[in-house]
Amino acid sequence: MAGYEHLLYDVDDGILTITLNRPDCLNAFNDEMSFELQKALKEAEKDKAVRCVILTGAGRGFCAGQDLRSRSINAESSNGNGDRPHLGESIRKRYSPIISKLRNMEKPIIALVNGVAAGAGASIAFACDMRIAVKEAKFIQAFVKVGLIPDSGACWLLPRLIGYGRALDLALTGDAINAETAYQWGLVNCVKDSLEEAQTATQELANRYAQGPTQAIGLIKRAMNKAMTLDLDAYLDYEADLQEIAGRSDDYKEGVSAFLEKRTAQFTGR
Ligand code: T3D
Repeated sequence: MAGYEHLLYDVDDGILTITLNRPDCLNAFNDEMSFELQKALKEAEKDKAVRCVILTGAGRGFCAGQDLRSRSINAESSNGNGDRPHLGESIRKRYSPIISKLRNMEKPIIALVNGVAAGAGASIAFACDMRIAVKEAKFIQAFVKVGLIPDSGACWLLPRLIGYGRALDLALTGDAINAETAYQWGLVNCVKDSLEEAQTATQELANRYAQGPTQAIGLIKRAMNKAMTLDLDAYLDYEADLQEIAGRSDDYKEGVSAFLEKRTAQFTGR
């Protein structure tokens, strides 16, 4: 796929792998990479050939969050707030659309966390549906160390993944947790000893998703997201609507036929 300077975009057999590709700075985000990731996720959403997305980083890091080299404030000209960056605008235009798309795209997204994930880089891993990590990976809510609050949805996502107490502790200290602790806390789905093993496990899971009933998988994501903000009765009503949609898919018809004919279902994603 042409048109990406800071990402690798590779579709193979229903699986799109997006690789953040600024390894010299642990794949920290400059403006261009954040807009390219937005574009790549939009393309993935539209492309029917893509039935699963893997997000990973080049080199030894997953992503170190915002590239801080573009955030240095000139002390001599900083009387008043004239030269201070508008971080609210940066978040709204650059990071929020990425988090929103990762959560709302109706296709499964696996973060292959190949190394450190810090700041917004950690938040992006949290917003993916699954996380497979190498044992050297670390998760760092680095924001407080530079005088910021966790962004890119971290204060929404992290308590839901590991509970309020642990999430607050990580946010207030900026301390790293390693992959093993992340696994024990339910933040990552599995940890592998080497990058090769993590890549194999990711590929196996991605293959399984890519051959699955893509519509139902998307609706499961939608249901889980919605369930977090509804009471039970409202959710049950919503669930019935989604099951109505799933029940009209070709994959439901195929799934039932395959069961009755005692064979493996061949899902097409339709
Ligand atoms: O600004 C806005 O728009 C608001 C949004 C904010 C979102 C955010 O993400 S704020 C948080 C930003 N990120 C951080 O604060 C993390 C900064 N990085 C680190 O704390 C450490 O680098 C790590 C813990 C991630 C990794 O440590 P280590 O020892 O493994 O590696 P290192 O030596 O520190 O980093 C390797 C290189 O990457 C190094 O460059 P060099 O010296 O070899 O030329 C380092 O400067 C560079 N690098 C790492 N993180 C960043 C970075 N360069 C720019 N920005 C970074 N975030």
